[in-house]
Amino acid sequence: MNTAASTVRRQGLASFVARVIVSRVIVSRGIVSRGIVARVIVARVIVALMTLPLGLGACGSSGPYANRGDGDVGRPALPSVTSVDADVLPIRSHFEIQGADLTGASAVSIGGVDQSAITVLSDTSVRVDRLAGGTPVGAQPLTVTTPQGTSVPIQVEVIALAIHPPILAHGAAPRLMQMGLTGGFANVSAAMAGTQLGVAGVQPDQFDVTLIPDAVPTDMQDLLVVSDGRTFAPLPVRVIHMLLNEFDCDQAGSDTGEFVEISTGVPGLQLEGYVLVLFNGSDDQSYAAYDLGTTDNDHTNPDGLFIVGNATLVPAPKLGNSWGASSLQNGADAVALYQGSSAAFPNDTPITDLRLIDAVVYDVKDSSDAGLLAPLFGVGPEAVQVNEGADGSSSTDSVIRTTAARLDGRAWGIGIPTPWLPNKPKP
Ligand SMILES: [Ca+2]
Ligand SMILES: [Ca+2]
Ligand SMILES: [Ca+2]
Repeated sequence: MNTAASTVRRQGLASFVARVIVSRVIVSRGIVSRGIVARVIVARVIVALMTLPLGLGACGSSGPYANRGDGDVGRPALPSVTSVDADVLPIRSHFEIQGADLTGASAVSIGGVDQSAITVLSDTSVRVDRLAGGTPVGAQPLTVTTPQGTSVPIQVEVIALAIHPPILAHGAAPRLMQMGLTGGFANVSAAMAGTQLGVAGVQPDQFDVTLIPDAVPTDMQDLLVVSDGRTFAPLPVRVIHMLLNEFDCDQAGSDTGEFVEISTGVPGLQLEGYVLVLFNGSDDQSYAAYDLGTTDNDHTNPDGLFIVGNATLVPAPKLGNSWGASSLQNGADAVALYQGSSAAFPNDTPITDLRLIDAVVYDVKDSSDAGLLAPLFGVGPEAVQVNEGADGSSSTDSVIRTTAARLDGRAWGIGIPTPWLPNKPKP
C-alpha cells in the first residue's frame, strides 16, 4: 500500500477508536443503552472492514461518496443546489448553477421543464447552456438530478425577453420587451462584448437600445442587462454588419435585370424587422418599400446575400421582394436600408436618417442631388453620389461595394452584375 493510502487507513482507525471512546462516555452517563452502542459498534466495524482495504472513500470529504456524517459513511450523497449566477434568467440565456455533489448530473428541471442543454462543469457547478423556450416565466423551482437522486428545489426568476429586430445589424436601435419580470425594468443598463450600449425609453415592460455600434463584433454576442441592480443571465443575440452590396438600375432596352443586393455575411438569415426603401430624386420622397424576411421563404443565401429586384431575375428574388420591369429608377435617386417595416414608408415619405442602416445615392450621368445626399450622409466626405455609367457602359455594368464602410458614398465602384453572388469588379 502506498504512503497516502496508509495514512488514510491510520486516520480511519483513529477516528473509529475515538468514536468508540465517545460512545462509552455517552453510555457511562446513561444517555443510551449498552445494547444500542454495541449494535452501532458492530455496524461500524463492518463498514470499516469494507472500506479500509480500498484505502480511500470512507474518509474523503467531497465527491459522490462523501462522508456526510456518521450515519452516511459510504453512502452516495444527494446533489444539493445553493444558487445560480444571475438574478434573472431570460428564456434562451445561459447561466451556471452552484451546489455540491453535482458530478454526473443528468437533468436540470426549471418550472417543471427539463433543460436538455446542460454541461456539468465540476462537482459544484452545472451550466445551463440555453434556458428552454417552454420554461414558464415567474418564480420557478430549480432542481438538479444525478444518479444519486434529485436536489431540494431552489426558487429562480424566469422571464421572457423579446428583442426586436431579432437580428441586430450595426446601426440598429432594438427594443427589448419582457414578460414576467417582477417589478419591471428600472435603472437599466445594457452591454455587449465589452461595449456599453445606450438605453432610452425605459418603461416597466420595455426599453430601447439607442444604437448597436459598428465596434460590437459580428456573430453571436451575449447581451448583458442589469435592471435595478438585478443581473440578467447573458442572452446570446446575433450581430451582423448589413450593407447594400450591389445594385443595377440600368440595362439595355426595357430594364429587366434591375436589383439591389444586400450582404449580411451570414447564410440562412431571415431579415425580419428591416426594410429596403427607394427614394425619388425629383422630390426626395419614397416611391417604394420592401419588407425583408417577412415569410419563412425569405432567407439569405449560402453567400449571406439577399436580393430585391425584377421578378425575372435568375435566381429570382424571394416572395414579396420583386418588382416589374423598369421599377428601379435610373437616377439621380437613392436606395436605403432601414430598421423598420414598409408600413413606416408609405409612398411619398420624406427621406430620413431615422433608423437608417445603409444607403447609396446614384445616377446614370446625372448631377449630384444634395436633397438626397445630405439627409442620408450629412455634408462630410461620405456624401458622394455614384454613377453607374462611370465606365461608359451602364447598360451592362453594375455598381458594387468595394469597402465595408457603412453609410459612405466613397465605398462604391463599377462591376459586372452578379445578383445572388459575390461581387466581381470590372476588369
Ligand atoms: Ca431602371
Ligand atoms: Ca447596369
Ligand atoms: Ca453581387
